[in-house]
Parts: sequence; structure tokens; C-alpha cells
Amino acid sequence: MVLMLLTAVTFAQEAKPDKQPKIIVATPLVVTVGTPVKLTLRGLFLDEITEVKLGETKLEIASKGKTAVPQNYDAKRVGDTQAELSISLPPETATGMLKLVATSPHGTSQYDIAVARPDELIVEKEPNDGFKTAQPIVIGKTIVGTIHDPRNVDLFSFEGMAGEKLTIRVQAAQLGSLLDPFLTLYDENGQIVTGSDDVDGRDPRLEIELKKTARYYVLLQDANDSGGPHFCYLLKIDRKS
Ligand SMILES: [Ca+2]
Ligand SMILES: [Ca+2]
Repeated sequence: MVLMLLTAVTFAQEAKPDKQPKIIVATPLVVTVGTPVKLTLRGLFLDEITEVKLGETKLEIASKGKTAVPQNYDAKRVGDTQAELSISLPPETATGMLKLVATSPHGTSQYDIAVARPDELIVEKEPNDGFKTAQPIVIGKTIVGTIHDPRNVDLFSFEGMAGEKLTIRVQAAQLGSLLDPFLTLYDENGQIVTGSDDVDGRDPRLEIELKKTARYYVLLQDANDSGGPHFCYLLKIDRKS
């Protein structure tokens, strides 16, 4: 009896604060309700996590381990571990922001993630690298995308009206994404109307009044021509009231 107790004490894992997990980014940046989602967390010491909760829901950890650090990036800033999670939120789940909490023997980490209905989102689809293959989008919906490879670009098109005042914004770096987004707006002839790089931190935002009724093109790329699975972003065009 005494021997068993000693064994248990010897093998109990000691919490090491310098190995505390840290979630840097979750891809995709939005979790949809009513459909199974595979969510990948990227960060530090995530290969040692034992439990992940989204709000009150415990998530299944499908895998965890080391992940590659892109060239010229600091592992401490962009993370070198990842965990893949399976999520299935009921359709009636309230939308908005939810807390994602990852726990290991060395501590916990929190990350705020958006929860949305599928009809509020447009998922970015390749090929969308040129004007001929630009993906049509709708004002008011959130585009969920990734610059998946170095030097890749994502091009979207929308119908704009003369006199319409629009805000075009990207959320990426501010949510922990490795992407440093750069936004360019083109007219129907492929001429640059305007561009934006670092407005909200490293994330661009354009405020514009359209001069003519036409099809416009929005180009999103990484300012350093990098790319990869965690170069994710949200892009949204809104009418200003
Ligand atoms: Ca693309
Ligand atoms: Ca930028």
C-alpha cells in the first residue's frame, strides 16, 4: 500500500509554467453552427494539451504535435505546435464570440473565436488567382479564406453602385493569423482604384465612395509574399450608413 502511494507520487506530472500552452491562432477563424468543423489550433506547447473546451462544449482532440515554422518567422511569435479538433455545434447555438480554452498539465490558454451561421459566410474557393477566375462575393457577408501558399493571391469581385460608400476590412493579424494582409481595389478595367496595408495593426481597411456603377475587384495578398495553412483571414465589405 505504501509502495503504491510512493509510485503514484513519483509519476505525478509537475506543472512547469515555462511550458504553459498558448493558442496563437485557430483556423478557420470562424466556427459554423449546424455542421461538423475541423478546427486547427496553432501555438506553443499545444502538443501537450489534454482538454479543449469551446464555451461549455468539450471538443474532441483528433491529433496534436509539432508543426513547421515558415522561413524567417520566429517560432515564439508564430508557434511551432498544433492541435486538430473536431467540432459539431447544434444549429440553435447562439452566434457571436465564444471562449476556446486549452488545458495541459502546465496551464491553460484562452482564445476568442467567432461562431456564425453558414448563411452569414462565404468560404473562399480556389482557383481565384486572376481577374477571369475572381470569386464573386456579396456585400455584407464575411469571406473566410486562407493564403495557402507563398506568393498566392485571392481575388474577389462584387457589384458596386455609383455613390455607394463602402468599408472593406480584413481581420487576420489582429486574430493571431500569420498573414500580413495587403488589399488592393481594382475597377472593371483592371486599373487600381486604391489600396491599404496596415490600418488596424497589420490589417488593412479601406473607406471608399464608388465613382461608378460597375464590377469591382478586391485583391488580397500577403505583404511579404508568404503563405501557408495558418495564413487565414476574414474579409468583409459593408455599406456605410
Ligand atoms: Ca488564391
Ligand atoms: Ca498589412
